[in-house]
Amino acid sequence: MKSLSNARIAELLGETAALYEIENEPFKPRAYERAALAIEAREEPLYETMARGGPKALQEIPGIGAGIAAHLAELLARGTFAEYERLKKKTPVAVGELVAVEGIGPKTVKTLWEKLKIKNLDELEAAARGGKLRALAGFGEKSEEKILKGIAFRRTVGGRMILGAVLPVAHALENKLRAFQEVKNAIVAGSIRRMKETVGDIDLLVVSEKPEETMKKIAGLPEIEHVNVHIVQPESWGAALNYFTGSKAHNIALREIAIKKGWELNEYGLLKTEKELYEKLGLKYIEPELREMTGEIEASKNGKLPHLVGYNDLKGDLQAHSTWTDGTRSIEEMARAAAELGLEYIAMTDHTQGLAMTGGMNEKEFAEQAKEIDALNDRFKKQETRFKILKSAEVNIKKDGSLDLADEALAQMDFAGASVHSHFELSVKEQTKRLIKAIEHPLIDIIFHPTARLLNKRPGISADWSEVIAAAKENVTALEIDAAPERLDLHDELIRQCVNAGVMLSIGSDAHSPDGFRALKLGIAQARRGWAEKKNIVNVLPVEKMLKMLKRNREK
Ligand code: DGT
Ligand code: CA
Ligand code: ZN
Repeated sequence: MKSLSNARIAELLGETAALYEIENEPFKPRAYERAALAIEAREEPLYETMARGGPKALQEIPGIGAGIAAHLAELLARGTFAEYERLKKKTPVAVGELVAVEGIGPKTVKTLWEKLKIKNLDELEAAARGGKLRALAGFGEKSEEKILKGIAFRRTVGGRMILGAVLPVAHALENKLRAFQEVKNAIVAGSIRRMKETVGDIDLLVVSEKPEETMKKIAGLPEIEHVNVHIVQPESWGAALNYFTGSKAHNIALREIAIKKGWELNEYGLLKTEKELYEKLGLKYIEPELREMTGEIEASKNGKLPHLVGYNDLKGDLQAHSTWTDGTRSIEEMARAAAELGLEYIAMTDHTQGLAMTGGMNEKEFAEQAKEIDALNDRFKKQETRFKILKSAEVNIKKDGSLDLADEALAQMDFAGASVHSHFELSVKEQTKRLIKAIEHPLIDIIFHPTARLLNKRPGISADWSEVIAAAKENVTALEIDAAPERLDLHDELIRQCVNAGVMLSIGSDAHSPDGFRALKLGIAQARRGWAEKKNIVNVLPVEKMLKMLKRNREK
């Protein structure tokens, strides 16, 4: 049997989580979701972990206990597991594709199945179109409209995968190929190399001394779904890498320049490096993240390319959660994990009371948390560690733009962020007003995940972004690039507008566990795609300098 890819296993565990929720199981849904996330983000394929150390090795993965490990061992051996089959028999629906629609949760799936025998997306769409949902308790014409909108959105994003899920798989493949004896080079190209937020497939470029043998081996790999392998000649490496990195529009523009110079440019050209290629065209090297035909060729010609913020430039992380709200690790564990990654500081930005489902905190709880942070910082100091935990919060922005935490509590923090978690449907005018009200608040230093989108799931709020950006500039409020794989918010285009307007940006992992810090790379990538330099990103600075840049500490 063909081994299952980590992505497919994560999908099955996610489905299991939803099925448990349908059964009203109290803890299992979260446990299975957590396991799904851990597996999705893992570079080593699970079947290899299993081959290496059996179920014991599976249990070493954070978030996977003995119970789930046993299910996984069975899943790897049989392609399914008894518990999943049992749950599926009770609710035989495509729960994964249904809960992927904004506004549909496991409980709704259960109702839809029990009352209307709806099994999948097509049947849900037909029922919504036919006005059949409004007969259910809690449903109306409005919810039918909303569901149809959600389904339409799902369809437009189609089969595109989110970068954060694909990147570990792509890198694992790259490493696997490099380990083949006859393979002399292998690299991921295409939209993944450009770090685009969603990607259609994995483009792999390979130099091999025995192309046929390599192709045969590759065909046997389980991760190979959606992978395009291009075997190229070493003397054409630069030309091929450039061609298969794209974007297509960027390629076409390069080819036109070549034609004007009387050459032909294609993937077989005798160019060993990309740098050589750009030089021949009279251009400065253009980083992959910029190759989207948004002015990079002009800028390269005129020596006006940005000095992009680098993947190792962040000194700290300005958004992270702990067990005080919906994170899975203590503040100390989060801090130690961040320090191990080479960061000098993190901000603890647990949720506020309005966000009940996360266990959001009130003023008193933030005061208690502050004591814990002070004690930890004291200990770090005594151990002569430079690491610092900053006191902060992710304050919920209410419908009218006001906040759900008192100013007195905000004033006790090192800084505060605010963000939108509800009322996504407001008009552009109301949404803009609401965001600007939060931006104008003297104790709100950063707006977290400003558009509140979820990739492939929720399009994000509609606001007049030029107005929002102008207000951020005027009020010295930073806007965040939330690096969580499912968010990447701000997105590249808005980042570019911020850069052009001189608005300060922050990058936050939004980590809910130590694994979450890995997302920072995705946030930096989006910053680069938005042409951001170090000077645009506040948390490239060491902690004292960074704090001085924030609104509450700026001299008026
Ligand atoms: P994706 O996969 O939809 O996320 O986007 P890409 O950019 O990876 O596009 P893909 O996979 O269709 O092709 C990989 C690269 O190959 C693309 O970025 C540029 C190059 N390429 C593909 N088709 C063409 C073409 O018709 N003309 C030119 N000039 N380049 C192409
Ligand atoms: Ca591609
Ligand atoms: Zn949030």
